[in-house]
Amino acid sequence: METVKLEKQALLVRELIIEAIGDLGVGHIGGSLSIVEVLTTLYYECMTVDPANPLMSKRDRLVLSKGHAGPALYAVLASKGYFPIDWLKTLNAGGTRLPSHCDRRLTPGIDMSTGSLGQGLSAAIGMALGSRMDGLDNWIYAILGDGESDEGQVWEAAMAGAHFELDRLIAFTDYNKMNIDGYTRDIMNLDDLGAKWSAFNWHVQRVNGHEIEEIINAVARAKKVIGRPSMIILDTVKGKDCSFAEGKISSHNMTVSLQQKEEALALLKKKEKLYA
Ligand SMILES: Cc1ncc(C[n+]2csc(CCOP(=O)(O)OP(=O)(O)O)c2C)c(N)n1
Ligand SMILES: [Mg+2]
Repeated sequence: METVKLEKQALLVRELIIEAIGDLGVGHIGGSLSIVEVLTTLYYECMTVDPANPLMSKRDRLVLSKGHAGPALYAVLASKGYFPIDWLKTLNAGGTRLPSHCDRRLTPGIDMSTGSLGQGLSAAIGMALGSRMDGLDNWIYAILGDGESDEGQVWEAAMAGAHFELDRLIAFTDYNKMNIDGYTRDIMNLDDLGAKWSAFNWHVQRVNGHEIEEIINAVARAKKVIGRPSMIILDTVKGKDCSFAEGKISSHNMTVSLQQKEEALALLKKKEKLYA
C-alpha cells in the first residue's frame, strides 16, 4: 500500500479509537493513540495474516505487551475485517468480546492475552522458538511500553531472545516518555534505551513512531538481520493527534466527555479532507 494510503488508514484508526473510548466515557486513550502508526503499518503492510482465518498456523503474530492499549489493536483488527466494526461500541462493556486489555480467548486476531505488564516479550520469544521448531518462517512482533520496560522480566526476555538468536523476532518500544502517572525519566530513567538493548546483543534502530515510511524501512532493515532479534525504538507522543489528550500524562486512562470526543473527531475529519 502507498504510504499516503497508510497515513489515511492510520487517521481512520485514530478516529475509531477516539469514538470507542469516547462512547464508553473512559479509557487508555494516550497509549492507544501513540501506537496507531506502528499497528497500521504492521497489519496493512508488513504482516502475513488472514482476517478470515485468524488462527492460520503460519501467520505472523503480534503480542501487544502493553495490553492496556487494546482499543488501538481492536480498531485495526476491526478495520481489517477480523470482526464487525460495530463491536467497537461494546468496548469494555459487560459480556463484551473487546475487554479493555487484550484477551486471546475473546477476540479474533488477538494472539496473546496481556495487561500484566512485562510478560509479552517472553511470550513472543516462546512463539519464535515454537515457529523455529515447527519449521515455520513467520515473523513474531511485540510492542512494549517504555514504562513497561521497568519490569525485570523484560530484561530476562532480552537476554533469552539474544541467547536463542531469534532473528525472526522484531520488537518495538513505544517510547512516549510517559508512564501511568508521570514522566518515564522521573519514575525510572531508561536512557540510553538503545544502548541497553544493544548491550543485550539486539539489533537496535530508533525512528519517529508517527512516520509510517520510517517504520516500513526499519522493519525492512530488521528483517535482514541474521542471528539476533531486533528492537525498534519508536519516538512517539502519548495521545497523539487528539485535542484533549496529546502530550498529557493524564491521558493514560482518562475520562472523555461527549464534547471532547466530538471536538477531537471534528479536527481529525478536517485532517482527513486533506487526503481526499
Ligand atoms: C505488572 C503490572 N504492574 C502495573 C500495572 C499498571 N499499569 C498499567 S499501564 C501502566 C503504565 C505503563 O506505562 P507505559 O508502558 O509507558 O504505557 P503507555 O505510556 O504506553 O500507555 C501501569 C503501571 C500493570 N498493568 N501491570
Ligand atoms: Mg509510556
